Amino acid sequence: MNALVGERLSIITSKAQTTRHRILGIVNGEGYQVLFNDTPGIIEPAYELQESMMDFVDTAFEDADILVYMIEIGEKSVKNEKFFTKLSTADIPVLLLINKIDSGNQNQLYEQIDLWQKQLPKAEIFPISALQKFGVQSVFDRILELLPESPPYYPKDALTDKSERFFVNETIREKILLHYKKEVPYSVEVETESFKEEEDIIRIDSVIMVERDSQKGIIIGHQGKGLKRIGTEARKDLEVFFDKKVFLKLFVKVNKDWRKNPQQLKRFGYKQ
Ligand SMILES: Nc1nc2c(ncn2[C@@H]2O[C@H](COP(=O)(O)OP(=O)(O)OP(=O)(O)O)[C@@H](O)[C@H]2O)c(=O)[nH]1
Ligand SMILES: [Mg+2]
Repeated sequence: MNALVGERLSIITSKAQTTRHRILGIVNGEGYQVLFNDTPGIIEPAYELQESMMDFVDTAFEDADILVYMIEIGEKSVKNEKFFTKLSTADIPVLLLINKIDSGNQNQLYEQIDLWQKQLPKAEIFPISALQKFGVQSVFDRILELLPESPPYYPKDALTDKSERFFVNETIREKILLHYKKEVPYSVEVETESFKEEEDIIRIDSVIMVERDSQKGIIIGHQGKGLKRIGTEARKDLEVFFDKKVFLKLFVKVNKDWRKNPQQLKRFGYKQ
């Protein structure tokens, strides 16, 4: 979605389940407005947070005029039968994007196209590289051709439906995904308590929430170095994102087992 929209709206890391929300990216042009919805990757959910993540996928299915299903080179198996059935029986156009073709070879790609064309006979297949922006324009052009006529849903200058605080939270979470291992990044949620924009600077206070005491120490790190690194890297990215100087203050708190707590999931915007 970032490549299609031309903005870094969704955070990107090599870890699975980086995206937890449904994130809208809007592209406005002469005579059109495209609403791209990035969703969490499709998995078999194992706990409440993951169930909410798959609910976001469900809602995107319901609203979409076109389904864009992205896999990567070498990916052969279906990750969730229920969603795959919905995809294969959808009565709207389906585009299957095979991403990361920069990291595979041609034979591998041809084999994969054959395989997926059999699994999704109605889908149009686009080999792409989101990283190198290869094939992305063709996907965009095809989407424009396929979209039904409709008045715009959002103002012409809108880029997303998410708040500034949301992007702060996500940027901080990205740094945690990048630097911490195993369960730690998955046990983290970020909440921005204060976002104050002044003339020359944005002052932000955010809380990193973990599920257990032991994880708090891990996040903070020896002599606070871990937390400092998260803060510095997130601040730099946010200064680019908001095009303004940022002062970012981080706190770490324990919010026991929040991932399994419906009330907490609601509070963090994972549930209605
Ligand atoms: N080589 C290569 N790597 C890519 C390309 N596109 C994305 N990546 C890498 O793939 C990894 C995953 O990217 P994400 O954007 O987090 O993937 P996602 O599909 O949104 O995954 P989740 O949000 O975790 O469900 C990152 O390390 C990206 O840098 C590509 O075209 N080529
Ligand atoms: Mg993602």
